[in-house]
Amino acid sequence: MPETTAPKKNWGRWGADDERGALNLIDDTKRASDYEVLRTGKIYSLGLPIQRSGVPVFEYRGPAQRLTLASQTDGAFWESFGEAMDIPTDGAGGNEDLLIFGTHSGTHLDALCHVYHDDHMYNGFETSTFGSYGGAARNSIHQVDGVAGRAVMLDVAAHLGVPWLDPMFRITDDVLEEVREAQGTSIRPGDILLVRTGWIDSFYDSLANGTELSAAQAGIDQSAVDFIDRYDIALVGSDNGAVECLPCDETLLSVHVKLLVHRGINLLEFADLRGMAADGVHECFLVIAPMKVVGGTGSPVNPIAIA
Ligand code: UVW
Repeated sequence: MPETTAPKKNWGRWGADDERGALNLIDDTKRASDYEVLRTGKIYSLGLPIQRSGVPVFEYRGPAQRLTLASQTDGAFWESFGEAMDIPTDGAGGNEDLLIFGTHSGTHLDALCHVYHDDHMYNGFETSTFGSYGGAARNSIHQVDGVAGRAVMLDVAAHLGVPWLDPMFRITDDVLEEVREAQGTSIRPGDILLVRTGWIDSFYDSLANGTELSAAQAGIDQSAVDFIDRYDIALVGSDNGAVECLPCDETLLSVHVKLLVHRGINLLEFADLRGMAADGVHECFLVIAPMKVVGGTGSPVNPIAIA
């Protein structure tokens, strides 16, 4: 149901012109102390592979295409490079490729311009500031620059003793609090929150066994936003496709609206949390480096978690 009272918003919290939202919570002082989370030094790559098949995609986005631009089959081309420099090629050449894929395919970070509500985006910028040629004049993905800081993972699937949650399971504020307490995980203002549903495990299981995967996905519901507010979280990630549960809770993209639009909280989706879960790692130093696509609505990422 749409909100009847004025929704909580971070508009203006970091200035009228701000386009980085809750990432402002991770300042240099916090980042310097966040290194204390390091224990083993082990690295976990949270990015899924980029390939034509065997990876999750929403149908309208289509699979990634890696096309070859130049290779060893283009001998004459490489010869011409040598000729232009008046030197022999001496057997040298190269392989190069080109990537064509949706910026919201695979593991990716949503920019604050990704979703709009009532004609506005985060910080009150009008939806009309997004144009088809230039993309986002406001809240573009390049404004993220880079993210590095302490992240905590709440492993809901492991807590409930299942490899993955039932697709219709809704992760509420109470569930997150229960998992946090059971794990003994402390959360500080400006931390990154990762929520594990086990969806990627179910995806690879259905691929291996040829079983049908439900279109529904477990994820956080609107009440979980209270948890995010209580701990003043800087960014939210999950191993499912949209962070929020699908079908969405009550209204279209309701959690996206509350987090991206109202609070300026970027979302990390399809984060591969299997490695951290297997090692029982619930805290890490997380680095996310989106491509600086000016005007972009999101970027594929390979987040690196260091435990
Ligand atoms: C939508 O949910 C529409 O997109 P994304 O999964 O990139 O947030």
